[in-house]
Amino acid sequence: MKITAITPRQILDSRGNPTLEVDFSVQNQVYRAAVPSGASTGTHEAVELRDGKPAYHGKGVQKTIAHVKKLAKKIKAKTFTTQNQFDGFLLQQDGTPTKKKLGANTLLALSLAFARGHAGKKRLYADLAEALKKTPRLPLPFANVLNGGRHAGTPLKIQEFMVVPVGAKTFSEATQMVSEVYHSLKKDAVQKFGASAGNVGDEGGIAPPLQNTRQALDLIWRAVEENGYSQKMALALDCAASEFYERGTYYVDGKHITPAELTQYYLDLHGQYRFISLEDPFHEESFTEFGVLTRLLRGKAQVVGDDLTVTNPRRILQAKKSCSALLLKVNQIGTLSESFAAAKTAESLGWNVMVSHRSGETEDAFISDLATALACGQIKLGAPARGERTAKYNQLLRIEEDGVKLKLFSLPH
Ligand code: 2PG
Ligand code: MG
Repeated sequence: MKITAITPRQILDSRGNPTLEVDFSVQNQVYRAAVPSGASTGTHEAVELRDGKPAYHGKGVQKTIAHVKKLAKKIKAKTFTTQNQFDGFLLQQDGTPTKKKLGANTLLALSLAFARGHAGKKRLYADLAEALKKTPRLPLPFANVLNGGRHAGTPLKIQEFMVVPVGAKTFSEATQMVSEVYHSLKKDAVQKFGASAGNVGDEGGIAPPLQNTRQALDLIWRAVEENGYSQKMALALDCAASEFYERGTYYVDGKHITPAELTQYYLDLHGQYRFISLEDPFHEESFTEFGVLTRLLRGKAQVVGDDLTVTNPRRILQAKKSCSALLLKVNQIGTLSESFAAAKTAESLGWNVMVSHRSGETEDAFISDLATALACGQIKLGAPARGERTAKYNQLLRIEEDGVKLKLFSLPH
């Protein structure tokens, strides 16, 4: 593949912060990719390079643009045939384990734009699946309908409350179920707490003034029941517990509790609500506590590593007994090939894989094609509202028109 022009630009993400977008010209066609950005980021994530200058309160990405321009000269002088070869070149140019020289955001924009260029006129998911030797499958949406933690600014400590339409037969049916529950939930919250309770957090979920986790789960389950979905829908949580960890204890529902008490808290919650997935239940270095809970919940719910594992094969292997599922975020590691390696490592451990958006997103729906190509069966994409979130749902609806089937949910063994 011959890339004839590379154009980087600074655009805005869904929080209004700058981010990098890159255009590749290949045979007179333009292929574009943009980089997302997290708020509750893991300490071990690859480095997101920002300018640190007064412009945009330090969040500008002009440095990444300068790096892309320099790399562009070298890239245009070469011919690349595979994603691995291209990403290998990028990694060699950076040369650091954390991508701190060029920035994971610089590398990712290039890596994703390359994948689009490589697919050319072919559907992106089909081209990726071919390289992975997989049969594409649509993922089940994990829809964050109620936001807490860093994404909302309410007393709720758990960051994400998700509904999962496990009984849906198609992605369109899954989308309809999620949307109906979302609107019932919004209506119920507004009736109970007033108009401002329908305001939304960073990922499009409502952010009502709730005091504790059970209130949130009760409100959501009521909306599920109102739509007659109690047999076809399950719940999922992303605790993002590093955010409420304070020197050995966790501050949740107005109390400081020990790791052992937090474990019991999750088990009690599981007894009462039918959650099938629990992400980051402990602080990002708590491999042992993660492992205890994974064992206790085996066969009932998957325990997902996000800040713990940061899409990094090395951390995933370290967490081999700590989790039963991987949250896969391309910008945590920086290139598509390394994300594939992370998924492969997780699969080799018998884990499930969930592809995920970031709380700061763009209109780019790359992850929809990625989750389909990986045939991992799970995608975390926020509420069915706000353009940067619906872009992902809508791309999956288009992919369904090609006859790609939805993969059904199953727990890891
Ligand atoms: C998470 C994500 C995405 P952020 O914690 O899983 O939902 O949030 O992008 O802020 O890290
Ligand atoms: Mg998370």
